[in-house]
Amino acid sequence: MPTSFNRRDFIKIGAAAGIGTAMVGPSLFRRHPTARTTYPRQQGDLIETSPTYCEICFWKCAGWVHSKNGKPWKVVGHPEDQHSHGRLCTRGTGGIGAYTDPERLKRPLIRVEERGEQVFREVSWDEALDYIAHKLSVIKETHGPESLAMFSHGTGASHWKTLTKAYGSACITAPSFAQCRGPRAAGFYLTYGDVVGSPERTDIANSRCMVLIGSHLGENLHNGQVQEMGTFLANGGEMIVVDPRFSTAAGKAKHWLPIKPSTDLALILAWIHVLIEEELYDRDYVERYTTGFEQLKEAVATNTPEWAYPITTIEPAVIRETARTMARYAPATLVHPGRHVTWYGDDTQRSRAIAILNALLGSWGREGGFYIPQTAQVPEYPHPEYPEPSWKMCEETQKIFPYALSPVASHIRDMTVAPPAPDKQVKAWLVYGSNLILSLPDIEKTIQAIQNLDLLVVIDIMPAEICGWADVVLPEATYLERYDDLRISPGRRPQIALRAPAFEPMYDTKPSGWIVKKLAAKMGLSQYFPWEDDEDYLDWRLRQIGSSLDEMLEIGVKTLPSQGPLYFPPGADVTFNTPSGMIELYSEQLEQYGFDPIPVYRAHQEPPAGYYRLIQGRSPFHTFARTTNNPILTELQDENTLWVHPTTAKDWGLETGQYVHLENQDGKHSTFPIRVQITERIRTDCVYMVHGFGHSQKQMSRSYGKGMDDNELVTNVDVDPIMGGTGRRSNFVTFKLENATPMEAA
Ligand SMILES: Nc1nc2c(c(=O)[nH]1)N[C@H]1C(S)=C(S)[C@@H](COP(=O)(O)OP(=O)(O)OC[C@H]3O[C@@H](n4cnc5c(=O)[nH]c(N)nc54)[C@H](O)[C@@H]3O)O[C@H]1N2
Ligand SMILES: Nc1nc2c(c(=O)[nH]1)N[C@H]1C(S)=C(S)[C@@H](COP(=O)(O)OP(=O)(O)OC[C@H]3O[C@@H](n4cnc5c(=O)[nH]c(N)nc54)[C@H](O)[C@@H]3O)O[C@H]1N2
Ligand code: SF4
Ligand SMILES: [Mo]
Repeated sequence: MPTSFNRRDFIKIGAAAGIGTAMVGPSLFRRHPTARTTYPRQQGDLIETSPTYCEICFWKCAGWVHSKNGKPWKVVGHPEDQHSHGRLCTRGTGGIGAYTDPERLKRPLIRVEERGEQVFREVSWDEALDYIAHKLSVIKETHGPESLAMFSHGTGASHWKTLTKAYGSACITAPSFAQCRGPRAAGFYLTYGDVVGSPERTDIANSRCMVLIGSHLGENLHNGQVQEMGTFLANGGEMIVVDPRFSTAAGKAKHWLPIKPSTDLALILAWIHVLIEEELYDRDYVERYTTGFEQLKEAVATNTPEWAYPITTIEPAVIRETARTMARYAPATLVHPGRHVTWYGDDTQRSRAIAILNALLGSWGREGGFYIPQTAQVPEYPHPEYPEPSWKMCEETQKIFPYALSPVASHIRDMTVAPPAPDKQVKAWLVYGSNLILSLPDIEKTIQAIQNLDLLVVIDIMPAEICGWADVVLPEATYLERYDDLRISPGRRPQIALRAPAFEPMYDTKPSGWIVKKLAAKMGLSQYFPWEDDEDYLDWRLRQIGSSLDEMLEIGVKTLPSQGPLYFPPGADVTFNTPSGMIELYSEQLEQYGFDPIPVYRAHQEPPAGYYRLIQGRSPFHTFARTTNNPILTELQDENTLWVHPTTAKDWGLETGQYVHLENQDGKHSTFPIRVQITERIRTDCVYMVHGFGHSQKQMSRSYGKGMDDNELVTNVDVDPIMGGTGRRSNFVTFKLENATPMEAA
């Protein structure tokens, strides 16, 4: 009997046979760039270089991979690149560990039933892709192509997106929207008719004053942004940091506001109040470009610093002083919009309040505020029209969350459990570079959704938790072993970067370009992939802008002519992409849907007695859970710690270095313990850990059971009614001191 898909078990991915097989078959690449030797032999060593852009996080810094005698040596930043300015961060430098990790996925795997047990069988690429093609054709027949959802994070996903559209589904989603920056997109779109984008259009290098509201730049290590922050500080920029924790950025700030978590909107409204009351706002900018100022003034009339004080615990004098500081440097004052902003469910409104505050300071479109980004225009490779889906999951989502500007991964998960209509089922998931078990809140619901699928295909490089639930696991070659689509990101100048393979793919791994083309052929969809291979595809696109693959292999990064000014010229007429054509301080769009047209502060849940709010952030040495098994980066940090205030520690008799378990308000107990770090740098009402640790896959031996996974303690989700974001920070934990033994001693 074939595997019973509606009772899918988690299967551990075993250590594969043949570990150590470095290469299989002839070269996959015609113009393999390491064939060219850029340097003469140095002391007898053969040094070769090839261009790449980093895939260790989504800042996508361009760099050069150097190999010595055919073996990886180092990756360094590309001097021309506006994401890295010639320097990679620690994680990017350790990127080679992704390639050398002997615990990588090595061969395609299919779930089979053997003697009543579900196991993975290693198969050939042909068998794996035949299986997927067959399953997808049955699913199309039974439920329609619209029942396929694709989850993604990363550039290699571009070919999978094409396949999804060619198959007939419009559902392409990513946790990096509704679990990350979606509320910021909605808040700024509703206010300015435009989004902040990635890399952010923040003009940090030219700012004089920067306000960080829970945005922990310096630990959140998006390279170019942190380098700009260095320039800003070196130039004497004044920083105001709002964070319940004394972050790295707080250590560099003039003002640290240790706010009570969840009350930021009250503080922002009080700042707006002060700017208006003391007439410190940019009157000309407000008159010229905004609408709804009088309504705003009336709405915030009662939001005095004295009103905000008991809510936020920030003293009125500090609120007034910081508001005046912002006004002093305006418009070169940047109230940073943050990036990961899914906190408390009112996140679009908080982002809108930040957008409004920036408008009062006149910083949008101004030097030192938000610049006008430029993006290179590179034509798409021509292909036939995609079939028009008869229904779209994103439209179902927008019936509930009107400003879901991008499909909401968590809602697609929820629709997989409870379809919006009997003829609108979600039956297959393609998951590319997204460990949904760790990145979607409410793990039980994610597993329930997976149980409802007829097919789960995971394309990954590591035996991550999501792989254990798959029907088919496809091992992708790492970014150092493949071409990917061009990097075309917004920035101060239109610029493109090339990623080329520095090495042949190890084991039986393949680049997505190769995998998808082969799968498309088996699905009868070759017409959507009319190029010969990745090299042909890239060369065609590059030739449209007067470049070529050969040129890009030589130069790596190309800067194109500028398209216009970076800032609004003084006094210019500007039309915004909003219904009024102006910056909307008052939003009729929100009012239409019954939402507050001007943000209003409402109190959030408080921790019960003996519980602490669990807040999360980033480790500067790791990217989420992507790198926590990387052999180079685990040398720097191999577990997370729990920040606890000395008063809390005293109440519980805790000591630094001790391991504890945590249990949340719903009785959810941690799987692995975490080490306590007692520090004055956090408030007494919360505890803090970085995300990405506590892996439960034994095959990732460097990360298995090391530290704690914050996600498993997130069972309470505050959903943003405007765009569907999942606020995670209303989960409260208490200490469980018995049997807390670290993994190595267990
Ligand atoms: N609890 C909790 N949840 C969170 C967050 C949090 O802080 N706490 N943060 C949220 C945020 S801000 C975001 S952006 C999302 C991110 O969440 P996701 O979109 O799920 O992204 P990643 O964690 O980057 O995905 C990691 C997977 O990509 C695989 N991978 C790495 N490189 C490659 C590659 O080259 N090819 C392929 N095919 N796979 C690769 C890794 O092995 C891993 O399995 O998570 C959100 N979810
Ligand atoms: N090294 C590294 N850098 C990264 C990443 C990574 O994985 N590793 N991931 C990247 C990605 S995709 C994202 S989205 C960003 C995320 O990074 P950020 O956008 O900076 O956002 P958060 O993770 O939400 O911010 C965490 C900070 O918020 C504080 N905080 C918690 N609760 C509150 C509150 O109620 N109010 C206030 N004011 N502050 C609070 C925490 O103490 C912590 O300092 O980082 C990016 N940069
Ligand atoms: S910021 Fe670091 S990890 Fe991210 S792309 Fe750049 S070098 Fe790579
Ligand atoms: Mo994110």
